[in-house]
Amino acid sequence: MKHLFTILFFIATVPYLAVAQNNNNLSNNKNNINMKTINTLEFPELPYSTDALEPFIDKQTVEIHYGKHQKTYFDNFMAAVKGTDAENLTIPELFKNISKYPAAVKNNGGGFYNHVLYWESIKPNSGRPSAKLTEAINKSFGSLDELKKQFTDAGKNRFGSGWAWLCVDEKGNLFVFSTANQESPLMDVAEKHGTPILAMDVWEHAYYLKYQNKRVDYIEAFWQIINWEVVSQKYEALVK
Ligand code: MN3
Repeated sequence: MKHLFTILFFIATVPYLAVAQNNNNLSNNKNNINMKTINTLEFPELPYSTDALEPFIDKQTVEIHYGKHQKTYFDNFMAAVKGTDAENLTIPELFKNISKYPAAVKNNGGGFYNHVLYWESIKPNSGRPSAKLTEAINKSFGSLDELKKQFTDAGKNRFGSGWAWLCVDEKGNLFVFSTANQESPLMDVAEKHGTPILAMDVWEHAYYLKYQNKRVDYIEAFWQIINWEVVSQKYEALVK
């Protein structure tokens, strides 16, 4: 009898578990931007309202950053690839050979895609890294505090405009990295290669209205709103 209940419970639960997994699994989601060819891309919705990140990132900054900067990169990227073979590639495929394409493809393709990762990296109520990601952070950095220090330094020490990243290398190890302008660790031109799971924009347009020249204050605020749920999912999808 006890077994019968166990079996019935299992049968009743499986469909719900499957749905939950589909909704959460970014890597297998058919809406996953990494799986789409560039000619099928649409400008994505912001995952929250423009005031959702207050007081850490103000509404006006999000409006301009998303609606003007990222949208312009998207439009220019689409125009730059139109009629070329790049149209039929996915973004990760394109980035792997980005050095073969004109600068406009790199600058606007990176500008568009890096911001997709940026908006996914943050959210109004930050959680904590999953157990599996915590274990990996401890292995690679010793502690979450040490990761924060290295990530902060990467953003702070980037001269001019660029990005700080938490990446996973081909062996599944985590590392912190920074790129200039709109380059990405997915691009062949980067000094080090990996898949980004956390993206922080340190261009002045990301913080100047609220933080002016105080980039470190912006980085501290960014750290308070990291979407650890998504970062953990991305990590776990890459190492499974
Ligand atoms: Mn930006």
